[in-house]
Amino acid sequence: MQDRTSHVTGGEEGFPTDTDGLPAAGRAPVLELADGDVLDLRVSPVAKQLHDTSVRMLAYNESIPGPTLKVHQGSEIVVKVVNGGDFDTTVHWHGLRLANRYDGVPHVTQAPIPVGGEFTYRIQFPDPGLFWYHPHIREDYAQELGLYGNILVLPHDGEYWPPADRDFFLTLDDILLVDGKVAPFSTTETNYAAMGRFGNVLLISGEPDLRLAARTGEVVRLWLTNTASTRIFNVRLPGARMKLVGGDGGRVEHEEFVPELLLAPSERAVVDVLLAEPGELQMEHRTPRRSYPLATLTVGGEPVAPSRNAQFTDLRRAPELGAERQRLGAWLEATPDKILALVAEMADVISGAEAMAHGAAHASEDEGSDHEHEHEHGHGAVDGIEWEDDMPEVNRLTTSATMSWRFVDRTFGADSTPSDWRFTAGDRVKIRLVNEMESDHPMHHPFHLHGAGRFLVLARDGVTESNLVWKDTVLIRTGQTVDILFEVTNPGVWMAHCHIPEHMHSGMMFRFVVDGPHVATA
Ligand SMILES: [Cu+2]
Repeated sequence: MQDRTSHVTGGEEGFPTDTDGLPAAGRAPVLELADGDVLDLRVSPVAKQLHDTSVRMLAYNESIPGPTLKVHQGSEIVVKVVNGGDFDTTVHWHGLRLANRYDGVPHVTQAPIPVGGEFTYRIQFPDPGLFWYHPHIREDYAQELGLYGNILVLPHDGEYWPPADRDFFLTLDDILLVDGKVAPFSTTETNYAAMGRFGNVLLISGEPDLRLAARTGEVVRLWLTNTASTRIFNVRLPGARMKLVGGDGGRVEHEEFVPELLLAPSERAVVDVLLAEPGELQMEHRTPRRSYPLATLTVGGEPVAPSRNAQFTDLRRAPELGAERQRLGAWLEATPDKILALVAEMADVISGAEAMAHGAAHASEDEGSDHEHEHEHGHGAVDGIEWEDDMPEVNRLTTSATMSWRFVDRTFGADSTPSDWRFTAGDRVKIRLVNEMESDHPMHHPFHLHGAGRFLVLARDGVTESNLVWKDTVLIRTGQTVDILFEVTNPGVWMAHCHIPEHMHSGMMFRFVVDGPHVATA
């Protein structure tokens, strides 16, 4: 869509890769900001050490991730963004319900910020929880190279979260390196359009080898954000119990112990861990085939007193979401107001090459993993998730020109890109999202709605959601149907899109309009 025509520098040679004279990327500071505070946020290139190679990346205020902004619910801050990067940018404040003009969508809510230019955002924080910020132009390049940071909105209510001794902000990301360099990007079109760009080095809070330390007996809170382009993370922490306390937009309906946590691109989770014993814990990403180390957590020192055991095992409930549960039945029964299909169309030359690549991959598979290829259309997918790129050569060659990812409005049997979605602030709208198997390349999609409101997941494949939480992004697995209840609150022109940037830039995005609230007349 509009992002494709954005101006870039670099021309024929591609984006700059030289690290000479660049400052080394730092670690993200936590910045506490009060109502009315002004933050200067500057985009600029940095040199980032990744194992034995140094690569040129992009950073907010020279750190990857960018600074974590700690703000208060109900406050407003001013952010002056200066673009010292390689090409046009904007900042999107992911998950925040804010004034439409500061949503950071190029050509829709603002003009792109050119290199050397600046733009001032005024952002509000109506909801407590964990949010994040990133560009909304060529995210396949700019977000991949390090432009992302967290926002923690502290609640009015001091009892909103259970007590915790320590916070860790952990972004889950990956980057694709080839021969010690970041795999090339085109300045004019998005590559890896089929599956999105899977990295081969995992970066947790920007680090390939993250080490954390905490004291024996503490409850630590993990604030997790998936900032990867396409990789879904399944987080485990063997040897410790994980208690899920929150998601995208605040706390969960009921706290629960979970063995693992699935996070699609741009989703968040808030998890408490009781560090009962001294020792070393390994956080890992576990796929059906293998596990990857994410971070090492060293636990030591004299145990804290008093014991946190009683508070940790207490599973609390959120009354505001309990009230939503009471009203859920009627929405589960209701006919969807909108039905949206997610489909792919490939140019013939690509689909033929893809079929050959898969034939070769199947022939060379060992017997042990054959069952994972039984899915007719699912490639290496298990349970509707593409855990890895099993066709990297074909994927690299697919671009926004040869691959067309589409949303198709199937409301009332329609069959076209949604062009006339119009809601009124104060509406609640049931939307059915259908990831259709009858397309050229069905795949998982994290579906994101911008800050026009927030939504609850009602049901997945007809199964009622068991633990509600306000969300802005939901994973739609291959072949899956997900019903959401969208609470519309903020007027403006807003975007809906797949959060895999390669899909979004290949067509999986549309805009909708929200009118101001109805005014009662006498
Ligand atoms: Cu997608």
